[in-house]
Amino acid sequence: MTERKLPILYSFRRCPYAMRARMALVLSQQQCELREVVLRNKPAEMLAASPKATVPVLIDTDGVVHDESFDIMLWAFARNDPHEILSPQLSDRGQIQLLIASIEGPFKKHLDRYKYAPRDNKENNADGIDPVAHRDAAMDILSEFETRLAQHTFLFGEKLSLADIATAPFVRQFRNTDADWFAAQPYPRLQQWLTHILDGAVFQACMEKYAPWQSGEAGITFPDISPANR
Ligand SMILES: N[C@@H](CCC(=O)N[C@@H](CS)C(=O)NCC(=O)O)C(=O)O
Repeated sequence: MTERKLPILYSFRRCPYAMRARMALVLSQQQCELREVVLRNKPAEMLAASPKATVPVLIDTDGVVHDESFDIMLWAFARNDPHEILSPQLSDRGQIQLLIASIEGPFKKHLDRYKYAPRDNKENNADGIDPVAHRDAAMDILSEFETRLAQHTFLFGEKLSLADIATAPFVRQFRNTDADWFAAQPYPRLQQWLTHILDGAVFQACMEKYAPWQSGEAGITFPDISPANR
């Protein structure tokens, strides 16, 4: 039997952009050959396909390269969207885009300055602003999540949508920077929403550990959609 050729996904387990791309592949049941990347030693094959050198990168079977995680999500759901992730109950596309943009833009900026500030010298980081100010600014952005989640289980209704998948990996990174502090904040719905997504089978399937891919070897067939895992 000849092996079916699959799209290739260059991925890094802990990257939030790669996480949301993998979640989309699981939810749309689009199998690919996953090649786990070490960021400080990216494969030449990945760099040849996408010189901008960020993960995730998806190379379709026809050679078309998608090197933005958001595009990879849309690529996956355009092919198959059994959970109607692209059709949320409250389908105000403008609001969904605005909410995702607030996380990719200002929230991510504050998150990085909070997360990567020198721990032993909090008063003296690059922009002279205490990381706590960035932490609080990021949390302020999440107050919109708390308001939305007081009305329904997910951000745009009672079922998971693109907005939840596109943002949860960044909120996870924010929580993990100081989980005790996050748990102590008066944002119970946000905490519940995050736990619900992260403990779910889809996210768990995205966080399997794989050895880094070596040139010349076969990657991992991902996601596993064998009957036992459906
Ligand atoms: N806009 C890109 C951003 C991807 C991105 O920045 N990925 C990080 C890892 S989380 C990366 O590959 N950085 C390059 C590096 O660290 O060398 C996307 O949405 O795919």
